[in-house]
Amino acid sequence: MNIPLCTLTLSQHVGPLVRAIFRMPGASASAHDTDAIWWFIFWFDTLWFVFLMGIMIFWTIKYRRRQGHEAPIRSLTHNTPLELVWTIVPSLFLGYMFFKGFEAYAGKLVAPTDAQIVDIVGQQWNWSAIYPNGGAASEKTHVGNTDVPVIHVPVGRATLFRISSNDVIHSFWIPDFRVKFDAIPNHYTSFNITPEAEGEHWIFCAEYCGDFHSEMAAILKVVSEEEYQRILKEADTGGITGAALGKKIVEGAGGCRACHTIDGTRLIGPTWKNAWGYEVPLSDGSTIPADDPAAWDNYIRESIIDPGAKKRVGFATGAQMPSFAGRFSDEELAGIIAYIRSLSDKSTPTTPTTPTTPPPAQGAADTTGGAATDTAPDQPQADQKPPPGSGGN
Ligand code: HEC
Ligand SMILES: [Cu+2]
Repeated sequence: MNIPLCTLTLSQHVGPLVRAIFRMPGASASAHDTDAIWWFIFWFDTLWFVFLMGIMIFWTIKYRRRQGHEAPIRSLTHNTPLELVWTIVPSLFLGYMFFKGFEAYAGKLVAPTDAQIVDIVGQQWNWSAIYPNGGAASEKTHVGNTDVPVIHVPVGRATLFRISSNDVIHSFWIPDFRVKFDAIPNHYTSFNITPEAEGEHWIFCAEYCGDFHSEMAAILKVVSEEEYQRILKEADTGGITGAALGKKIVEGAGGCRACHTIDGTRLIGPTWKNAWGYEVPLSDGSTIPADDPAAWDNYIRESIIDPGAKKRVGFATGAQMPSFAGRFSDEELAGIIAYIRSLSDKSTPTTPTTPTTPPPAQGAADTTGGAATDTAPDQPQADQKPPPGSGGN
């Protein structure tokens, strides 16, 4: 597939100032928020610059030294009302800028709970993506003198990018959505987007990462829901991935079940039944917050690689979990996370064919004993193909 470069990002008609600065208007609601506060600050600064420089030049000329005009012996030292005004009024404007900026930022960081998760991994020097059903994004397109991956997302619903790196620090940047986040080894970062329209957008690496940093690009292609489901089906290799892969590791080679159960009983380690998504008190007084997917995913990943890093109250002493650092690939770690997630009634599977239907209310899921687990507590979803778009990968 070959995308003519001019159709990327310049496809919409935009004014010259917007084009010079942003190339195109933002492609999501939170991008519009960012643009709005950006333009507010831009015009606010411009007006004040012109005004201040104007009166400065005017007074410099008006009060220049002239023959026959004596300079006053003393000048005014202060004027309280004036000083109050020039402190309070600008502070109000600064406060407005802060809150508007923060609001736009929070919109990008805090994903809707039914956001589908796409894993993004940076490595020198390309991006790879894994769709919610575990299939890898394999389409490429030729740009400049290199092939870059094409990552598909559906229009009109939220996609959370769970970002990490295989080597050095990269930064996953989608300029048209006005958002970027560092990709860090052994740690997840994330942001979410809800594209407003179908189209193609550049993805770049925004953290210098070596010789071919500037070629570390990709294309984000926003497509219709039907098209997206087709892409997912193609990407699904039929091999075992996601929660099914996690289940296999946990029960097999990983040996995790010696210490962790999935039915609520406690062995040496905590049970995973209804663990994910619930608050965990830690021995240093802090907590893993409830209902924070990124915090939980990081906690699981960290616990596997460096089990001593966060000690759970009630488990801190005695038998410690061995470190599994270096044992699992990123895909396997994502699988274990998806599996532990699927064991919790806090994971909210959504049906891919009707993305506009809200997920079942949390209360309803609770009374049925967990929507994710009520069919067969021992084989939660793991043997089925997990629905694309499910929070449980
Ligand atoms: C020898 C026993 C043992 C084995 C084997 C073991 N763990 Fe653990 N695990 C523990 C203990 C004990 C804790 C609690 C330790 C703490 O919080 O300091 C724990 C905590 C965890 C946590 C933190 C989240 C939670 O459940 O509270 C995760 C995730 C985890 N283990 C994953 C795994 C995985 C995956 C495997 C297999 C690859 C595994 N463990 C194998 C003993 C074990
Ligand atoms: Cu990079």
